[in-house]
Amino acid sequence: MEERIKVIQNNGVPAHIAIIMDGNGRWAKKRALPRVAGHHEGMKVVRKITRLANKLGVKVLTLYAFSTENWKRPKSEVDYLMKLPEEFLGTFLPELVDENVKVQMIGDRTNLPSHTIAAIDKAIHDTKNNTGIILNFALNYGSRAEILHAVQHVLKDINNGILKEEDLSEQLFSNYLMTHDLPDPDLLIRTSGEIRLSNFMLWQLAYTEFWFTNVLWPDFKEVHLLEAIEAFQSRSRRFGGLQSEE
Ligand code: V0D
Repeated sequence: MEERIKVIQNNGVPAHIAIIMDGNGRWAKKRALPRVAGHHEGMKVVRKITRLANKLGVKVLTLYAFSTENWKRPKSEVDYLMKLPEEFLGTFLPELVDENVKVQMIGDRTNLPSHTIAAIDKAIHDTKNNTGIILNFALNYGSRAEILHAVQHVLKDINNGILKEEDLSEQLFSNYLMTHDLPDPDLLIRTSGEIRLSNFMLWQLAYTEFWFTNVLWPDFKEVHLLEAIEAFQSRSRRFGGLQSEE
Protein backbone atom coordinates (compact mmCIF):
# COMPACT_ATOMS: atom_id res chain seq x y z
CA MET A 1 0.00 0.00 0.00
CA GLU A 2 2.89 2.42 0.70
CA GLU A 3 4.08 2.25 -2.92
CA ARG A 4 0.53 2.75 -4.17
CA ILE A 5 0.23 5.82 -1.91
CA LYS A 6 3.46 7.30 -3.28
CA VAL A 7 2.24 6.91 -6.86
CA ILE A 8 -1.07 8.56 -5.94
CA GLN A 9 0.76 11.46 -4.28
CA ASN A 10 2.79 12.00 -7.46
CA ASN A 11 -0.30 12.21 -9.65
CA GLY A 12 -2.20 15.09 -8.06
CA VAL A 13 -4.33 14.33 -5.03
CA PRO A 14 -7.84 15.87 -5.03
CA ALA A 15 -7.77 18.85 -2.66
CA HIS A 16 -11.35 18.34 -1.50
CA ILE A 17 -13.12 14.98 -1.27
CA ALA A 18 -16.80 14.81 -0.28
CA ILE A 19 -18.41 11.53 0.77
CA ILE A 20 -22.03 10.43 1.12
CA MET A 21 -21.61 7.67 3.70
CA ASP A 22 -24.52 5.44 2.77
CA GLY A 23 -25.34 1.81 3.57
CA ASN A 24 -24.99 1.62 7.35
CA GLY A 25 -28.55 0.35 7.85
CA ARG A 26 -28.17 -2.19 5.04
CA TRP A 27 -24.89 -3.42 6.53
CA ALA A 28 -26.62 -4.05 9.86
CA LYS A 29 -29.64 -5.72 8.25
CA LYS A 30 -27.38 -8.20 6.42
CA ARG A 31 -26.03 -9.24 9.81
CA ALA A 32 -29.41 -9.23 11.57
CA LEU A 33 -28.18 -6.38 13.76
CA PRO A 34 -30.10 -3.22 14.71
CA ARG A 35 -29.57 -0.27 12.32
CA VAL A 36 -27.68 1.64 14.99
CA ALA A 37 -24.99 -1.06 14.98
CA GLY A 38 -24.34 -0.07 11.36
CA HIS A 39 -24.06 3.58 12.30
CA HIS A 40 -21.60 2.70 15.04
CA GLU A 41 -19.48 0.62 12.67
CA GLY A 42 -19.63 3.47 10.15
CA MET A 43 -18.24 5.83 12.75
CA LYS A 44 -15.05 3.78 13.03
CA VAL A 45 -14.62 4.02 9.26
CA VAL A 46 -14.73 7.83 9.53
CA ARG A 47 -11.60 7.71 11.66
CA LYS A 48 -9.70 5.38 9.30
CA ILE A 49 -10.57 7.33 6.18
CA THR A 50 -9.71 10.66 7.81
CA ARG A 51 -6.27 9.36 8.76
CA LEU A 52 -5.56 8.11 5.25
CA ALA A 53 -6.88 11.25 3.55
CA ASN A 54 -4.66 13.34 5.84
CA LYS A 55 -1.66 11.15 5.05
CA LEU A 56 -2.32 11.48 1.31
CA GLY A 57 -2.37 15.27 1.55
CA VAL A 58 -6.09 15.83 0.97
CA LYS A 59 -6.87 19.37 2.22
CA VAL A 60 -10.60 19.00 2.93
CA LEU A 61 -12.75 15.94 3.65
CA THR A 62 -16.47 16.67 3.81
CA LEU A 63 -18.62 13.87 5.24
CA TYR A 64 -22.40 13.81 4.93
CA ALA A 65 -23.29 12.58 8.43
CA PHE A 66 -26.93 13.68 8.79
CA SER A 67 -29.28 15.18 6.22
CA THR A 68 -32.32 17.33 6.89
CA GLU A 69 -34.32 14.33 5.59
CA ASN A 70 -32.93 12.06 8.31
CA TRP A 71 -35.32 13.59 10.90
CA LYS A 72 -38.02 11.35 9.36
CA ARG A 73 -36.35 8.25 10.84
CA PRO A 74 -37.62 6.70 14.10
CA LYS A 75 -36.91 8.94 17.09
CA SER A 76 -34.83 6.24 18.77
CA GLU A 77 -32.51 6.11 15.73
CA VAL A 78 -32.22 9.90 15.54
CA ASP A 79 -31.44 10.05 19.28
CA TYR A 80 -28.71 7.47 18.79
CA LEU A 81 -27.23 9.32 15.81
CA MET A 82 -27.13 12.56 17.77
CA LYS A 83 -24.92 10.89 20.38
CA LEU A 84 -22.36 9.75 17.81
CA PRO A 85 -20.44 13.04 17.59
CA GLU A 86 -19.89 12.85 21.39
CA GLU A 87 -18.84 9.24 21.22
CA PHE A 88 -16.59 9.81 18.21
CA LEU A 89 -14.93 12.86 19.72
CA GLY A 90 -14.72 11.32 23.20
CA THR A 91 -12.57 8.60 21.67
CA PHE A 92 -10.78 10.36 18.82
CA LEU A 93 -10.49 14.07 19.61
CA PRO A 94 -7.04 13.73 21.23
CA GLU A 95 -5.87 11.86 18.13
CA LEU A 96 -7.35 14.51 15.80
CA VAL A 97 -5.58 17.26 17.75
CA ASP A 98 -2.36 15.23 17.56
CA GLU A 99 -2.66 14.61 13.84
CA ASN A 100 -3.22 18.33 13.10
CA VAL A 101 -6.81 17.74 11.89
CA LYS A 102 -9.13 20.77 11.89
CA VAL A 103 -12.79 19.96 12.62
CA GLN A 104 -15.48 22.09 10.98
CA MET A 105 -19.21 21.72 10.40
CA ILE A 106 -21.78 22.81 7.83
CA GLY A 107 -25.53 22.52 8.30
CA ASP A 108 -28.32 24.03 10.34
CA ARG A 109 -27.27 24.04 13.99
CA THR A 110 -30.59 25.38 15.30
CA ASN A 111 -32.48 22.07 15.59
CA LEU A 112 -29.61 19.98 16.89
CA PRO A 113 -29.56 18.84 20.54
CA SER A 114 -27.38 21.06 22.74
CA HIS A 115 -25.26 18.08 23.84
CA THR A 116 -24.40 17.36 20.19
CA ILE A 117 -23.53 20.98 19.47
CA ALA A 118 -21.46 21.25 22.66
CA ALA A 119 -19.31 18.27 21.66
CA ILE A 120 -18.80 19.56 18.13
CA ASP A 121 -18.04 23.10 19.29
CA LYS A 122 -15.41 21.78 21.69
CA ALA A 123 -13.78 19.88 18.82
CA ILE A 124 -13.92 22.94 16.57
CA HIS A 125 -12.39 25.03 19.36
CA ASP A 126 -9.67 22.53 20.27
CA THR A 127 -8.58 22.14 16.63
CA LYS A 128 -9.06 25.68 15.36
CA ASN A 129 -5.33 26.38 15.05
CA ASN A 130 -4.57 23.07 13.32
CA THR A 131 -3.20 23.36 9.80
CA GLY A 132 -3.66 19.82 8.46
CA ILE A 133 -6.74 18.32 6.82
CA ILE A 134 -10.10 20.02 7.41
CA LEU A 135 -12.59 17.39 8.56
CA ASN A 136 -15.86 19.03 7.63
CA PHE A 137 -19.02 17.33 8.90
CA ALA A 138 -22.26 18.06 7.05
CA LEU A 139 -24.82 17.66 9.80
CA ASN A 140 -28.48 18.63 9.51
CA TYR A 141 -27.41 19.82 6.08
CA GLY A 142 -29.62 20.33 3.02
CA SER A 143 -28.33 22.01 -0.11
CA ARG A 144 -31.55 23.69 -1.25
CA ALA A 145 -32.03 25.23 2.20
CA GLU A 146 -28.41 26.41 2.07
CA ILE A 147 -28.94 28.07 -1.33
CA LEU A 148 -32.26 29.62 -0.27
CA HIS A 149 -30.67 31.01 2.87
CA ALA A 150 -27.83 32.45 0.76
CA VAL A 151 -30.35 34.13 -1.57
CA GLN A 152 -32.15 35.68 1.41
CA HIS A 153 -28.85 36.98 2.76
CA VAL A 154 -27.90 38.40 -0.66
CA LEU A 155 -31.25 40.23 -0.90
CA LYS A 156 -30.75 41.64 2.58
CA ASP A 157 -27.28 42.93 1.65
CA ILE A 158 -28.67 44.49 -1.54
CA ASN A 159 -31.47 46.20 0.41
CA ASN A 160 -28.97 47.48 2.98
CA GLY A 161 -26.69 48.81 0.24
CA ILE A 162 -23.87 46.45 1.27
CA LEU A 163 -24.02 44.81 -2.16
CA LYS A 164 -24.94 46.16 -5.60
CA GLU A 165 -27.17 43.88 -7.66
CA GLU A 166 -24.87 44.18 -10.69
CA ASP A 167 -21.86 43.08 -8.62
CA LEU A 168 -23.36 39.70 -7.78
CA SER A 169 -21.39 36.94 -9.51
CA GLU A 170 -20.94 33.18 -9.07
CA GLN A 171 -17.80 33.89 -7.06
CA LEU A 172 -19.57 36.38 -4.81
CA PHE A 173 -22.61 34.17 -4.38
CA SER A 174 -20.32 31.33 -3.21
CA ASN A 175 -19.30 33.55 -0.30
CA TYR A 176 -22.86 33.34 1.03
CA LEU A 177 -22.83 29.53 1.19
CA MET A 178 -21.81 27.57 4.29
CA THR A 179 -18.76 26.39 2.34
CA HIS A 180 -17.54 29.99 1.79
CA ASP A 181 -14.15 29.12 3.28
CA LEU A 182 -13.65 25.88 1.33
CA PRO A 183 -12.73 25.02 -2.26
CA ASP A 184 -15.38 23.12 -4.25
CA PRO A 185 -15.03 19.32 -4.01
CA ASP A 186 -12.86 17.72 -6.71
CA LEU A 187 -14.19 14.24 -6.02
CA LEU A 188 -17.54 13.02 -4.68
CA ILE A 189 -17.82 9.46 -3.39
CA ARG A 190 -21.14 7.79 -2.63
CA THR A 191 -21.23 4.31 -1.15
CA SER A 192 -23.92 1.65 -1.14
CA GLY A 193 -24.96 1.74 -4.81
CA GLU A 194 -27.35 4.71 -4.87
CA ILE A 195 -26.64 6.97 -7.86
CA ARG A 196 -28.07 10.29 -6.71
CA LEU A 197 -27.08 13.45 -4.85
CA SER A 198 -29.87 13.53 -2.23
CA ASN A 199 -29.70 17.31 -1.76
CA PHE A 200 -25.95 17.33 -1.09
CA MET A 201 -23.81 20.33 -2.15
CA LEU A 202 -25.73 21.00 -5.37
CA TRP A 203 -23.96 24.29 -6.10
CA GLN A 204 -20.50 23.11 -5.05
CA LEU A 205 -20.56 19.89 -7.09
CA ALA A 206 -21.04 21.63 -10.47
CA TYR A 207 -17.63 20.49 -11.83
CA THR A 208 -16.88 17.60 -9.47
CA GLU A 209 -15.94 14.06 -10.57
CA PHE A 210 -18.37 11.47 -9.16
CA TRP A 211 -17.38 8.00 -8.02
CA PHE A 212 -20.04 5.51 -6.97
CA THR A 213 -19.46 2.13 -5.37
CA ASN A 214 -21.67 -0.71 -4.19
CA VAL A 215 -19.51 -1.10 -1.08
CA LEU A 216 -21.50 -0.27 2.07
CA TRP A 217 -19.98 2.49 4.23
CA PRO A 218 -19.07 0.19 7.19
CA ASP A 219 -17.19 -2.01 4.68
CA PHE A 220 -15.40 0.95 3.06
CA LYS A 221 -11.68 0.38 3.57
CA GLU A 222 -8.50 2.31 2.83
CA VAL A 223 -8.13 0.51 -0.51
CA HIS A 224 -11.52 1.82 -1.62
CA LEU A 225 -10.42 5.40 -1.06
CA LEU A 226 -7.23 4.71 -3.01
CA GLU A 227 -9.31 3.14 -5.80
CA ALA A 228 -11.58 6.20 -5.96
CA ILE A 229 -8.62 8.60 -6.10
CA GLU A 230 -6.91 6.52 -8.79
CA ALA A 231 -10.09 6.66 -10.89
CA PHE A 232 -10.19 10.41 -10.35
CA GLN A 233 -6.58 10.74 -11.44
CA SER A 234 -6.99 8.74 -14.64
CA ARG A 235 -10.06 10.82 -15.54
CA SER A 236 -8.33 14.13 -14.89
CA ARG A 237 -5.33 12.94 -16.95
CA ARG A 238 -7.67 12.45 -19.92
CA PHE A 239 -9.50 15.68 -19.18
CA GLY A 240 -6.11 17.44 -19.13
CA GLY A 241 -5.77 16.94 -22.88
CA LEU A 242 -3.82 13.69 -22.94
CA GLN A 243 -6.73 11.74 -24.43
CA SER A 244 -4.40 9.73 -26.72
CA GLU A 245 -2.80 8.10 -23.66
CA GLU A 246 -6.23 6.59 -22.88
C1 V0D B 1 -23.68 7.69 11.23
C2 V0D B 1 -21.70 6.98 9.04
C3 V0D B 1 -19.13 10.67 13.09
C4 V0D B 1 -22.90 7.86 8.78
C5 V0D B 1 -20.73 7.54 10.04
C6 V0D B 1 -25.02 13.10 13.97
C7 V0D B 1 -24.03 7.86 9.79
C8 V0D B 1 -21.25 7.44 11.46
C9 V0D B 1 -19.88 11.81 13.38
C10 V0D B 1 -19.36 13.10 13.86
C11 V0D B 1 -22.35 9.59 12.18
C12 V0D B 1 -20.03 14.27 13.59
C13 V0D B 1 -19.52 15.49 14.02
C14 V0D B 1 -18.35 15.53 14.70
C15 V0D B 1 -17.66 14.37 14.97
C16 V0D B 1 -18.16 13.16 14.56
C17 V0D B 1 -21.19 11.47 13.06
C18 V0D B 1 -23.48 11.61 12.75
C19 V0D B 1 -23.50 10.35 12.26
C20 V0D B 1 -24.74 12.38 12.77
F1 V0D B 1 -17.84 16.71 15.10
N1 V0D B 1 -19.92 9.72 12.63
N2 V0D B 1 -21.18 10.19 12.61
N3 V0D B 1 -22.32 12.20 13.13
N4 V0D B 1 -22.41 8.28 11.69
